[in-house]
Amino acid sequence: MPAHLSKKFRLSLALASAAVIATLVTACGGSSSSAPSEDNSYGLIQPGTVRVASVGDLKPYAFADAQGNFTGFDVELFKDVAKRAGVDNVVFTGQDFSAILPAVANGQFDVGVAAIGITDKRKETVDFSSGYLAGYLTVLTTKDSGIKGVEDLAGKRLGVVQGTLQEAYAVKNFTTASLVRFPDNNSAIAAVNSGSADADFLDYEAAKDYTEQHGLVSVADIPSFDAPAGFALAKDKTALKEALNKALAEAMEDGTWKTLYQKWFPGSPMPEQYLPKAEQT
Ligand code: SNW
Repeated sequence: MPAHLSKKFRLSLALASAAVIATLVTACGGSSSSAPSEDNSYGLIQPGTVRVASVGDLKPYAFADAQGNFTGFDVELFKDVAKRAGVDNVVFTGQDFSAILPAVANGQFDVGVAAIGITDKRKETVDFSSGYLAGYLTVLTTKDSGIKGVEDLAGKRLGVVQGTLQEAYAVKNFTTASLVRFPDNNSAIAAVNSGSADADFLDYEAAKDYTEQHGLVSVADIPSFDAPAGFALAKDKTALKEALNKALAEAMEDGTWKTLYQKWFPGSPMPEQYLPKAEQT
């Protein structure tokens, strides 16, 4: 900028170019924040609001805090992604896990968010976004249960939450254990603490949290990388799915995913596939 131009003139030039840029960005569709809620091209139950079925007791993935507000890794990631897709208003409702996919499939909710692993079986009834988290299924027990690994589960009462991958895995692989099905994680953990179940089979990070809270011990981690968690949607919500996928990719590429991972899963090994491309080896 030539030195002789007045301060005032320079300021107005700067403002004018900012305005031009803003107009260009809007015209090029760089911001999709108003259109979808106005024309409801996402097919939301209530235009401008995304209604999410979740669970209230899967800390640190998805849980209700002391004030009853939903939070956790999956919840914060979903809110970020929904906002990028142009929907600021996200309403979470807690369900039993087994109720989430049926409710999403029949249109009672727009999306299901609760560390829901993507499997072919589940794809028979619902559609999924791209995967955003892949980890382990963990067996948790008390210090004095005598269970040191999966080989000790024979004849033991193993708790699982109904409808989870843990239930399906246990039915197939822990055939000598006697399965006890629970509607939610809190009741499964309460059963372990009271002795009415010998162990509980749940998601790795939730198990980690309960180990610290109740002095329980983790005795086995089973990889579930072939079923990464995704956001579940009804099969006819293609526009919403595409917008969420685009937003998810952006949240991974700009480091938002990584920041949330470090916030909610401190100390856990960092998977590479969701990091910005420059940080992948
Ligand atoms: O398959 C894993 C995935 O790799 C990641 O570790 C997050 O959890 C999973 O999606 C498995 N989650 C269970 C499921 O999908 C339980 C979810 C729950 O209890 N809400 O059935």
